[in-house]
Amino acid sequence: MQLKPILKAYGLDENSLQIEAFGSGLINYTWILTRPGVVPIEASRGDDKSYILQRVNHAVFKKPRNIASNIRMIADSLKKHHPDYLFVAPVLTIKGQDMVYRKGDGYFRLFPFVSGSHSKEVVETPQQAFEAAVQFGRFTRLLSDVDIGQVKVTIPHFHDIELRYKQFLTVLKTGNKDRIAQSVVLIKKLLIYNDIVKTFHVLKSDPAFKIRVTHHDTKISNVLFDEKDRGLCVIDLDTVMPGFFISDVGDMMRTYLSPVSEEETDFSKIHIRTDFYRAIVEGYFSEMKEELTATEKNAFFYAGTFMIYMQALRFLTDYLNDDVYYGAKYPEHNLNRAHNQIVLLECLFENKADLD
Ligand code: GN1
Ligand code: MG
Repeated sequence: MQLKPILKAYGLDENSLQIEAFGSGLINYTWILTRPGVVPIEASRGDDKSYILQRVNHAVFKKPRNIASNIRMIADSLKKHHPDYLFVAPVLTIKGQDMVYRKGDGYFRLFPFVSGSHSKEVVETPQQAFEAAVQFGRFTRLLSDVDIGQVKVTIPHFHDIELRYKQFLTVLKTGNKDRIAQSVVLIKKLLIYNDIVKTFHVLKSDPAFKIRVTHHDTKISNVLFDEKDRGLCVIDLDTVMPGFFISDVGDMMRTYLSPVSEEETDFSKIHIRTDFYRAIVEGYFSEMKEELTATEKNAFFYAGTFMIYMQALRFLTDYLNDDVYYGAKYPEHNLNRAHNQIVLLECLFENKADLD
């Protein structure tokens, strides 16, 4: 992929930058651009400035202009009502556009690297989980006066677990036969837990279950921390769209509770860190307790089961679909990821009495 013309649109010269792959996202490509010899965390404004360049996955985000529209609306609202919030807006091109389109390669965006900030790949302490939950709760709260009807849907039915379940049932008929035969034990487990889908059906039609500006990808690497490990703000706003709080709280549970990630294949290492669970609830509550209804407050534990189960469905569906969505670094990759998530779900259920 030729980055030179993309950088040129921003007035940047490829030859004076060090360009490296960045982060561990599965969907978009991300690079960090630094001046040779400059440590990004120390990069200041001016010439030393570092950047994050991202290519939006066009197959997943079919209308990247919707992302840009949401980001613009969020930026405007925060600037107007909460000017102190650190909002990382995309850098504009020389021509004033917030994205660059290149035939064949798709859409690119550039962000400033926030000097003095860092992100994390793993949640190591309950305090970090608390800080992240505060940030995601704050983000939704600060945007509570945005007209939700104006917020665009960037991926239709993204966290619609009923659709994800239907897609799973379909792939059991249409998918790769050998892989289906190989996955029977996991398939049976997912069928057993389908009460989680039924509960969603009930909740979503309850007016006390509110639709708000929701991030939908609350993994720890989407929070910027300062040098003292205090949360600064949230980033990666591609999946910000109207949604339910269980998506954000649930994805924090899915990705912070266990000391190992969805990539771990030694499933004996998966367990629930109950102090991290409490930290997520407290952190989110500290921002959102006035906003959440009683019905929602009762759905915290459910949130974790909802997101973990949906991710297991998505990974196994993709495995049976020959990895068309997530891709795979080795043949059983998505099978293992699904297995990992099912073990995590079972661990969470084992702790229900203690947590709910
Ligand atoms: C994808 O690309 P990344 O890693 O930020 C996916 C999430 C999944 C996650 C699982 C647009 O996110 O929904 O939870 O993988 N994003 C999209 O690792 O499908
Ligand atoms: Mg993401």
